Amino acid sequence: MTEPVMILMGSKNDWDVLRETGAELDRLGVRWRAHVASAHRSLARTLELVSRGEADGVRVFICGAGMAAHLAGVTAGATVRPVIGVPLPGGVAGGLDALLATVQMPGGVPVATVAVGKAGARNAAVLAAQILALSDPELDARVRRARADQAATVAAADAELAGGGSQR
Ligand code: RP5
Repeated sequence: MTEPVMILMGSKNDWDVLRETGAELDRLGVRWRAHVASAHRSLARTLELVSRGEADGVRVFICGAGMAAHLAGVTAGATVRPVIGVPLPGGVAGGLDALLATVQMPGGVPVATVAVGKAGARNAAVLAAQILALSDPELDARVRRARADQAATVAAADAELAGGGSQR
């Protein structure tokens, strides 16, 4: 069976951020594959990857791009599977340019857009896992455990700070 998540990025230079997506999917036990596929520099191949991926069983697409970030929108136009967009920093407005290019889709063709940069790349993985967990009870359990572990980490940090004795 094909990987349920396909990660697309506009440039190999985007991998520095998008590797967070792969790492989080690995932590949650979700299989994925990644491709460099530009909406501008290689449009025909991008459309081919998306339609072949959908036919092969990809269930969620995660698209990261910077600057005139049209990759997620183009992907959303080529599939009815959920598309998550990760805006990347590096453009003239530090990622705000990519955020607007990714999020401002016309009605009827949604892109679920997450935060700019590494937090967004990680959240794209979590959101994809949450979507897949709707029909996968074992993954649902892993997502819930990860959320509980995260809360425990915050509680442990709080306990460490409170125990430091330096509070006024
Ligand atoms: C976008 O343009 C890519 O997603 C990348 O973030 C940005 C710059 O691409 P490179 O010139 O670094 O390849 O298409």
